[in-house]
Amino acid sequence: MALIGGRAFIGPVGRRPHEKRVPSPAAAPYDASPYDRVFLPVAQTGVKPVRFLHAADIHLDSPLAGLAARAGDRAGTLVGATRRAFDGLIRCAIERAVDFVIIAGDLYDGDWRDFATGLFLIEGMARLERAGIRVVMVRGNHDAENTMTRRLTLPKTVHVFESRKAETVRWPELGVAIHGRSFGKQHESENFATGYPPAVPGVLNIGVLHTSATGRPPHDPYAPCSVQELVDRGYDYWALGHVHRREVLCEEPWIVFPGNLQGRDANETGAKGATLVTVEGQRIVSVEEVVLDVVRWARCTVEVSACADLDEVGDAVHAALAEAVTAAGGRTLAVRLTLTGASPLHRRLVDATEQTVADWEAVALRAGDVWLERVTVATTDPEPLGLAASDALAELIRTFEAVQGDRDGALRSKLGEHLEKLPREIRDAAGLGDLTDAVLAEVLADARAILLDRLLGGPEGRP
Ligand SMILES: [Mn+2]
Repeated sequence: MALIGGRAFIGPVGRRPHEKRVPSPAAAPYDASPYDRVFLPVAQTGVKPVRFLHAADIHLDSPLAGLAARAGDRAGTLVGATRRAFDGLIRCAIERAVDFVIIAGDLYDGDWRDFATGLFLIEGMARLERAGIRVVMVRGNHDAENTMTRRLTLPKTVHVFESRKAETVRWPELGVAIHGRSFGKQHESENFATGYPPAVPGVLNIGVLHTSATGRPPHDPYAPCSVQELVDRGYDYWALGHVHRREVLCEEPWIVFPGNLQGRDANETGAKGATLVTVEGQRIVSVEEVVLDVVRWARCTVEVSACADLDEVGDAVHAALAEAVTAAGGRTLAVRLTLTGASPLHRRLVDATEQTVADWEAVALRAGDVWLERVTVATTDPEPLGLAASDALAELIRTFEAVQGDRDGALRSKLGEHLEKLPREIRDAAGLGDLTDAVLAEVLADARAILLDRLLGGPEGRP
């Protein structure tokens, strides 16, 4: 257990081999949402709607930021998450009878380690082919043309846009034209958008682009462009990729980052998935989020100041986790847990034994299929102001309170006396050149904190 800034930092909490774990469901929990039923039958509208799914940043077979090594026997669930989420995308495309699927870059996390990743992809593409569903995709910074050394022949129903310049795919039978350009190399700093072809008249125009748009830290700035530049192309829908958090930049026309399909670490919390678009008569009539992630990342902060003992801390943690499990629709939940608040249990929490950590893991398992990725104890000691008058600590605190105002200037002159003995440069370097009220107040606050910490056996006071 490392101590960071005087706070206990426990974790990662790995599972020990002898421990049983709740098995996770094998199938991806792709949500069959109520949207399934909202489409009007053809006879009623006279127009067969065109439907497509827009996904990006699938990062197939991503090592999930080295989690495998820390996740114990849960590693398989986590590592397989990008595949299961992709499987959900394929099932969703077939069940919702979409006409085509757009993948806006970073389908792969990087060069394949072996052909298994490529074969898995082909298997999914073949299922779409059999269902008569076409696919268009651009390469992003992670799977740029020059980063991929291995190749497999894709079904003819899959079109990968070239990287030298933007090109257009036309499907007159659907009334659709799709424009796109792949990344040739990882670091594409060129503005791709301004070089996209003009909109094709009389059809629905879609632009596919992997871009950081106007900049979305922490995402690297690739193929930057402004929203106005995208709007100026005159398209009806921009299928963007690269930014992992779902974001709708504009609704007229639609400019959408669908977010990634599966969160990869504790910075990618919340629901993840793709965007389902319905078109009627070359007009977009609905844009919906489809949730496809199979492992949900969450950060839970639990305030424990009201807990009288560790059992009550466990109850509070359980309540927070149960809520997160419900919000995640019962998916496997990877949780970064933080305990906060001024608590008389602070020291026991900071010094959490293997027993305590195992207790929390047990609490997590009772709440659902929850993996505690990390537990951070950020509690503090309660202010010991309520101590009995005879208590030495209370005496010390009263002394501090008495000198706080330094009404008679005694503290200032006493401190001044000692400082006089130090060379001017050292006094200045320590910020004690001028004993202003502010400087004195700071010195007192520091002294109080250090003394209390030592006396109460805070982190610095312990061996
Ligand atoms: Mn990217």
